[in-house]
Amino acid sequence: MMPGAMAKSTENHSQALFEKAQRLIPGGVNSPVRAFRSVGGTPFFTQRADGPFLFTADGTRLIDFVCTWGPAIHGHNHPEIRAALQRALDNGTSFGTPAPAEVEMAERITRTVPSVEKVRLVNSGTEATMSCIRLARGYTGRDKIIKFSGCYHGHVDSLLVSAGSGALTHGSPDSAGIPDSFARETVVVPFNDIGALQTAFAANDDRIAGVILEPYPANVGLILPDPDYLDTLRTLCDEAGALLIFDEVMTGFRVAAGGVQEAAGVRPDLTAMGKIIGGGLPVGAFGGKAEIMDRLAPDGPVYQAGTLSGNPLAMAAGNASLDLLEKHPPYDGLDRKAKRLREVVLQAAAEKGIPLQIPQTGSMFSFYFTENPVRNDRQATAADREPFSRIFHFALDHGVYLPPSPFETCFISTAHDDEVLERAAEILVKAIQAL
Ligand code: KE4
Repeated sequence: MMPGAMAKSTENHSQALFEKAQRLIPGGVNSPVRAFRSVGGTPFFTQRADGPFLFTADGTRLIDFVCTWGPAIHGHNHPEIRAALQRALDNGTSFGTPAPAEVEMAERITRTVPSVEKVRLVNSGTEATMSCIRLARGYTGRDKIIKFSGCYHGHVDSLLVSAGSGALTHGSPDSAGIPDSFARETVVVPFNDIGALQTAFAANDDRIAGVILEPYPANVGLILPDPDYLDTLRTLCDEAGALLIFDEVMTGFRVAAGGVQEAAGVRPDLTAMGKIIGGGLPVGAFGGKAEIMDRLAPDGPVYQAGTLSGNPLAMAAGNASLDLLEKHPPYDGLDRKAKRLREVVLQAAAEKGIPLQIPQTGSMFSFYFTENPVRNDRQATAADREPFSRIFHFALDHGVYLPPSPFETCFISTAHDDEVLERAAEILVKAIQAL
């Protein structure tokens, strides 16, 4: 064997890559949740992805329930998205001028999400929610924002207060580096608690610029709103003259074509979007009533900008992704598949007398090891985390990749066919039986 050949191959394995990455990148990762800190162990590195699978640097194939945190609703490396990207690539990677694909994306979003009369494209969900907050403040002339504990809206300074996702996973919901003066403008209330919300409005009378939420919180595991909760929230915002902001970065185009606002029939004033609309490339968007959006530069006084906003490659992949959804709406099929998987795993837990909740809506579901349904982040964080870590590692060892934290949400895609899901269900049942 060529000298060093073996060394070369192990250098490309996850363990060696992670050791090198940790010397060069904080925590060895470019986003904290990827470090597996919540479940322990060494993160695997991915060489490539296709359909419902990730192919790791260690030569293993994994059934992927993370779907790159939401964008891959069509699975990975979809041929129509790849072809669209290849065509766009022939024309260059970035122009820094208006381009036709941005108008196509804006047409697709505004015709699918009626509350969005005008939309501005950005490069991440964080930029989208950050811009919604600034616009709400600029439009109303008010400073305070209400958010919900456990909801995560990206790493926006004023919203990393009692956040979910990585922040919650690392048990430090309030990040270092955020001045008290910023946090003081953010009022945090528990989700699914109308009384607390009414108290927050009353205590801040006419100083609330906006209320931002994930209408289906999915960064603390998945929590569904009580019946009429979103309707009541809409009414309270109207009474207070505050803007209602739906962060649909994750749920947009996923729980329904028009997101939660279509599924629940509640119309927000502003919506943040991302993930699926980029087809796997960096993207975000925010939009809403034209009267509000027209306050943005260059027409209005609220400044917002971005070098790569509306990037032609991201638009090509995103337009192809949305085109697939329009031509072949996957929502009923995804919901049926996820419901079947949920039933099988709950049955296995019941047979072992293990308390388990699996909230599910459409292609999204999560696991809470606790007796009762979870309605807020306090109940979510009180659930037993140890069994989740054990089923995570059992599943990973047997070729199924769940999100590396109980404070995330699982996704399936149209590429997860019955055979793949039956295999995954078998593994998850065995993981439960091994507890
Ligand atoms: P990005 O800035 O990561 O594109 O989007 C932030 C964001 C905003 N709003 C919601 C509802 C989100 O779920 C997110 C990002 N979601 C996490 C997963 N829980 C992304 C994964 C990560 O942080 O690595």
